[in-house]
Amino acid sequence: MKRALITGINGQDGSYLAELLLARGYEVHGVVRREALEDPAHRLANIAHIRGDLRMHVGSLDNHLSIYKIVSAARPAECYHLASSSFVSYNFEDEASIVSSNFIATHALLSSLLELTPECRVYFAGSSEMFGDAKLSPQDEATPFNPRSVYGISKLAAFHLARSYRDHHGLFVAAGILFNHESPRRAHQFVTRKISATAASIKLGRAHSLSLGNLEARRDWGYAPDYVKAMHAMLQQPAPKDYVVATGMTHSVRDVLRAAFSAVDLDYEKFVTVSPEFFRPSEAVPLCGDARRARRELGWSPTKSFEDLIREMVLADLARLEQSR
Ligand code: GDR
Repeated sequence: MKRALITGINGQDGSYLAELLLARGYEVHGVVRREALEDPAHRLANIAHIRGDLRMHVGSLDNHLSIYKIVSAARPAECYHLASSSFVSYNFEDEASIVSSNFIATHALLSSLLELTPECRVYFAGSSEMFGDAKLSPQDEATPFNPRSVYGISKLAAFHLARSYRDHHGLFVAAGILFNHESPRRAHQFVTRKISATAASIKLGRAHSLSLGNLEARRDWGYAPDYVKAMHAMLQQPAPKDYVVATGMTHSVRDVLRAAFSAVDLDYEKFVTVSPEFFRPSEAVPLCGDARRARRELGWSPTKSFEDLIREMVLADLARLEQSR
């Protein structure tokens, strides 16, 4: 039985990946923080339905000894490094913790894997935020990086570290450069979930307005369960590489609003206000991924349309809210 270790197992991607690996017969180990075990109803909600099938390790990823001990206990054949500070914050107060969880933790994990399980195949979660203020669109694996958020900068630093472990130490490290990917398990601070949850609340009369930033901001939004399939496929290749994973189509925040509110027969214009609090610098060229390498080499392709994705999120929020009446 193949053994896999997932950091960030309780997040959106970690939970879908754990399901996929269990279905393929893996023994699945996950890393969670102690606080998560103390508040499982909230923090482990995404994996509540499979928790009995998982082996959990409690630890803190930015503590080198802690991750070393977890790798030593789990001895994985594949390791998926998904844990990170994933919100693209421009707050000064958040910067140190973003660098710590995105860069220092990646160093602790890679160095522990190299020392203890050098044959382990590793997936590193890179991000389209590494392109940042890109000069060209669409972006592929050869597009120059130009990150502007501390999130993007720390992801890019960790990405270079992962490459150096591959090129100079011979560790099998594949990096996904994933564009935005969403699902009913998306955390609430991200714009699609903020919109889907509020549209559902408004439908039920439990909310009356929604405050957002730039409605014309565009993103390449895909379906998270598709994206974890690409992660797994990357580690089954003969040699490790970097892969862009994206749909190749962009939509605006306004398009998300239209799709979400029409799923519950409402007109978004009656409820939405724009607030400077949620504005971020906008991109000169859109972040839009060219995933031809993933299509060609991994046989990967997205399965769900943008409209179906947003509709699924809204209906899931509606069902959840109706249950909690
Ligand atoms: P992003 O996702 O920053 O692209 O990072 P997010 O959903 O936060 O923003 C998407 C776009 O929507 C605009 N926007 C708003 N965003 C939020 N969160 N809240 C608002 O009210 C709002 N109004 C407009 C944003 O400016 C942006 O243009 C996600 C994360 O998952 C990262 O971890 C990941 O690396 C990248 O996707 C790929």
